[in-house]
Amino acid sequence: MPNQKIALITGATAGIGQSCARQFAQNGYQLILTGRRADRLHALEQELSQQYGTKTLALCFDIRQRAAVEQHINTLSPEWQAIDVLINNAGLAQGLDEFQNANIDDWEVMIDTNIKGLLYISRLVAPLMIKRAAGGHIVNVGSIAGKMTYPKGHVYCATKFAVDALTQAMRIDLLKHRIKVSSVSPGAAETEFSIVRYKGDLDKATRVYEGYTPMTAEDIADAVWYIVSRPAHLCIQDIVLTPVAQASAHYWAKDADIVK
Ligand code: NDP
Ligand code: 8X3
Repeated sequence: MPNQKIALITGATAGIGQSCARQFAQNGYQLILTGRRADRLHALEQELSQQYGTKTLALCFDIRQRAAVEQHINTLSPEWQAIDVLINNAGLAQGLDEFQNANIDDWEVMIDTNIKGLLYISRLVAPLMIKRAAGGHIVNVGSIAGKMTYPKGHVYCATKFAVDALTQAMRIDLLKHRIKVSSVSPGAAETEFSIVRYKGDLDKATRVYEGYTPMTAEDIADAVWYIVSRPAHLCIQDIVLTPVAQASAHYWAKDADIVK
């Protein structure tokens, strides 16, 4: 794969990760795509091959399983080890209950996925970037939930605060290797996120995006592409982006609130 950059995107079977895959394929990248749903990974692989001639390596594993992450990354062939960009996107909210009533299993899933999964894969990919001595870029998908807490957000917010802290800390340690570390911190984007948060309750999930225009997965992928496509001397540390209806995690002006 001479002269073609490689991006590894976690959680590419849906939403933001899938849109990032399309965005990077369109811009000539070869892709390592991960997720648990093999059928979706392979459908995307086929789509990108037909549309852009993209060479894709689909890796199907649960990012919470440290041994599975190690097995897949440690057995990459030499040409696929040459990862230029890592997009740590796989993540989720599970449950939306007051702290005192929350399901501890939901907490485990969010912590294991959003923090530990990100750590497992970054810890393996960063040394590959360092070994190549060709720089590199890690983009962590944080959230507005990592900037401020909101009712019933507790553990999800805590995981995204952790992503924010890890982004800053990784940037410091990787600085001397000229590896950029950035984050993108979105507000409400309509993906499968709310379906997952509400455990398949489509009515509740749909209501999250009613009365205003939410962001799309493509909006976030555009921001990720902006971050990654800056000149070599420039590091975008973070982009916080929201729908125009959303000022923060707390303040909204939905269509019905607009002063006419
Ligand atoms: P989606 O539910 O649409 O996509 C989530 C992706 O993460 C899927 O590809 C899923 O793949 C993957 N994933 C989840 N759990 C695991 C796991 N255990 N192992 C491997 N992959 C996993 O949601 P979004 O696209 O919205 O979410 C992507 C990221 O964006 C998340 O980190 C989320 O927290 C963040 N975010 C989302 C916002 C939004 O409003 N949508 C706003 C701010 C941040 P599979 O199920 O196939 O494993
Ligand atoms: C997802 C956005 O506001 O539901 O991170 O936490 S929010």
